[in-house]
Amino acid sequence: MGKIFVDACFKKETPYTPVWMMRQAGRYLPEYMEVRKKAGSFLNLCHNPELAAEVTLQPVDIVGVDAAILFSDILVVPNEMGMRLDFVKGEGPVFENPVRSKEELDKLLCGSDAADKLTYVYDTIKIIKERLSEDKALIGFCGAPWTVATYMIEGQGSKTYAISKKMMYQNPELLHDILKKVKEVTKLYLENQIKSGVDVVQIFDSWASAIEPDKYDEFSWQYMVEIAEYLKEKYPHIAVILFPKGVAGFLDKVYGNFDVFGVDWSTPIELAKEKLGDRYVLQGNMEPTRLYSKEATTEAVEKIQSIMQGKNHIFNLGHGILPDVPVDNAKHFINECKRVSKK
Ligand code: 1CP
Repeated sequence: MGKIFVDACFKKETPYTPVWMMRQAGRYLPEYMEVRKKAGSFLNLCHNPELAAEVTLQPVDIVGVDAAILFSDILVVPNEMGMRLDFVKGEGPVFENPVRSKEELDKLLCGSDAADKLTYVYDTIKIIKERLSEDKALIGFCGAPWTVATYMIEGQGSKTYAISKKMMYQNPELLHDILKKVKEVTKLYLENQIKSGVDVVQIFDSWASAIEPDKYDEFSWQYMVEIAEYLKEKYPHIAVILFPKGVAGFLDKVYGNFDVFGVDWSTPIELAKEKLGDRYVLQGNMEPTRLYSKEATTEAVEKIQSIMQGKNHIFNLGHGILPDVPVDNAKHFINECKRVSKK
């Protein structure tokens, strides 16, 4: 039996439309919270291949998704480039010394010097592959250079991205230097994930909507496409998913050699279908807070199915699941996706 998730990425016939959820390995699961407590801190959990593999596999067993997503974080990349990282309770990720000058950037490791330090991620993948059922896929991932760079420049999560965007307009050369350096590490990081055993990779551009549509290609999309094209050339059998959040205004300009376009919840899936449905498999895009209501979930799943019927599609949320969603509602979403799309 093949992996239906991978088949769907490559536009092959599948018995139903496969489904997984962004942030599925995480805080809404009591089983995750138990392992998280054992690990001590979030970064300890990322650094412990045995425990990271365990939480990666939990949603496959508990909610019945068709693919597992590696448990890690997009920020382990700048961390291993040499930036000290803490996850502060209630505040999220914090970098002690943000990068705001060429001198600060030059101090960071580049290329394989950084990518080869992420051994705990590669070891996690190897353990998962030994335990994951043959018919399920493993998704590796990274952040888009732009999204990762916003944390490196701001030093933490941001609502306005003011420092990164000031750099975009006042000193675009420096921002490009940062993006290029992150891109070079990221390419090799995903290549190492592939060599360790992932079946699919997804690039998360969670903060894509912070960039105006006219500037999106220059400061983000071209870097994602370059990473995708590097991988597709060397590993054509590995599916590549790009997920830029909130870019309805950019759909006309989408280009590049990749397999799946992740549609976020703020972009109407009928619009994505019209603009991109002939060229790419579409993934998405239920509004994640619908998970608080089973009725609202069923309504959205049926609507998405009716729009995407006859097109290449993968069910997913239009962004990450929130920590207080009842597990039973998450199961309901997965079951409904399978029910409505059974052939
Ligand atoms: O204590 C905890 O458990 C911390 C919460 C948490 C978790 C569960 C963080 C901190 N990261 C993660 C895991 C994670 N992060 C995964 C694997 C789990 C899965 O998807 O099943 C993935 C794919 C990510 C990727 C990630 N990290 C993104 C891109 C995806 C997205 O949802 O947009 C981003 C933006 C981050 C940064 C990050 N890491 C953690 C937090 C709280 C944040 C966001 C902070 C902010 O809003 O700025």
